Amino acid sequence: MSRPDTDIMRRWLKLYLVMGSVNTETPEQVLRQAIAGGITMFQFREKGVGALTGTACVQLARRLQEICAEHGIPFIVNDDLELALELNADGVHVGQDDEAASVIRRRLGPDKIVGVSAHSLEEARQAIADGADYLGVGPVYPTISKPDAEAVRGTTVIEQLRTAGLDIPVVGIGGIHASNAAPVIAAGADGVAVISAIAGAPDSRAAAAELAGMVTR
Ligand code: FQP
Ligand code: MG
Repeated sequence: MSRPDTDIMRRWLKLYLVMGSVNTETPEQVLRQAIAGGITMFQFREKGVGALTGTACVQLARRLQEICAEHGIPFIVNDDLELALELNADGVHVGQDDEAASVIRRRLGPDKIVGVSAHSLEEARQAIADGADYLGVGPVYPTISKPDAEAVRGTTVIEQLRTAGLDIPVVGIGGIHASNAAPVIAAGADGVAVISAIAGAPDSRAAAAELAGMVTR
């Protein structure tokens, strides 16, 4: 699966599941259910207390990548460029404290997806200049999944980007679930990214399906 045009990127961002073994005891099962419920893209984010490292991390990543491949779901690796290269992942997502997006773009080449976290118009402009295919903008709402998250911004930054005329694909992230997803799309995001709303739900398939219903227009 190679780097898509902007319209396909927007469709893939509709419902983006971000997850690792820290977020659920059954990542493979949650991923399969989430795909059945309608997620459109997946990010392997193996991070936090008790996160797998080394071979165990690579093995889990491979199992999740295989599930994504079976269903035509793009598989993105959070932070870890070397892991993405080793797995031939579809792309990498980096934040402001990670390897520079320009470096990621250079190392991955033109055919892979580069996602960048942006918390302001300035960071968004820099990310675009660095070769980002999409932006993750947030935290929109308070989140329990990322202890070092920046200040909650609501939908303000998403609105600012659109008002400034930036038309790069954008996904909102941070504390989003089915009952608060609509304002994120209304603000100009192409989709929403979630961890807990799906990985922490009693029924991941139902949670994904309900979210999918809120972001598909
Ligand atoms: N947006 C997205 C995406 N994924 C992410 N992982 C982040 C934002 C946050 O580096 P970062 O990225 O600020 O923190 P961390 O590496 O702890 O996740 F939109 F792609 F879903
Ligand atoms: Mg990061």
